[in-house]
Amino acid sequence: MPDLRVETAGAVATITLDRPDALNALTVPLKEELRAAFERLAADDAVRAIVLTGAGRAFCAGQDLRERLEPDALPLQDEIRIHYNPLIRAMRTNPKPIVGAINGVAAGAGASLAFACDIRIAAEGASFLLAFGRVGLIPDSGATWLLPRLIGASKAAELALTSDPLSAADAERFGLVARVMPAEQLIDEARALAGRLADGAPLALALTKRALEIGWENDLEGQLAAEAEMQGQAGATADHAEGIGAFLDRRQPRFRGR
Ligand code: T3D
Repeated sequence: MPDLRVETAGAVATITLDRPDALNALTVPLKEELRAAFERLAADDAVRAIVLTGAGRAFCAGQDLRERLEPDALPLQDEIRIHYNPLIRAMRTNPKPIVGAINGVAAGAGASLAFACDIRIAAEGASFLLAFGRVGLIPDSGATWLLPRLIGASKAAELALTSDPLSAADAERFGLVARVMPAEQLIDEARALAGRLADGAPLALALTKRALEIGWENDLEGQLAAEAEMQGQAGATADHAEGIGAFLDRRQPRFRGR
């Protein structure tokens, strides 16, 4: 796995995009490895939360533009259908919470990867850049769906149409990132946050992700019905019984994912 590192400590897996000389720009092999990593971690019961970050000074500069010029490069619509869309699906349907540790610039599809995380925290020097327009393209990899829902239609339109960067501080102001911190604290903070999530009840967290996702599309009646159905599933777990027992015993719960 040359351009991707996956390290696991306890129940937290950290995926690091590792092409720092190209600002972690996405090649076909890197996209395939990244999707496979998310799918593998989704199926691994020992992993309960995931951190996504980049090596070096960038989070990810999006599509590798040099690869785009190679003679065997796929037509854009095929590249997106075959490589980008399955990667975004592997993140959005992943039952494990994904914390984006945005260590530097997140540009183009790199910004889309950041948007597809469940929670983002950022280094002070990080930024988000819908660079697509600068190369005559439209925002893709879910950006036109995710960004308006994360920060509102008006700001999303401004960023998409101007390709102006959004600083980490402004991203925090718009609620796109949960917190901003010095770069040297970022990965430890991200892993600590992921560790807290990993201590949660896995099925409840997976169902919470799902409920939030479908809530963007449902009307209230549809969402009330979905919540009732999902709560039935969560309530049937041993983890729910453990949560009540821990509350009554005044101790921390030990959720086992059952
Ligand atoms: O398949 C498809 O094409 C469809 C999908 C499209 C999705 C997309 O992501 S389209 C958008 C693609 N991304 C971009 O347009 C961003 C391009 N990069 C930049 O605009 C800038 O590099 C940044 C603003 C991200 C950072 O600027 P700066 O000044 O800090 O760094 P730099 O000097 O531009 O880049 C440093 C190195 O990384 C440099 O290599 P070198 O000269 O030192 O050998 C540069 O070429 C390389 N690099 C940066 N971005 C990419 C890249 N190499 C290949 N592809 C990149 N996207």
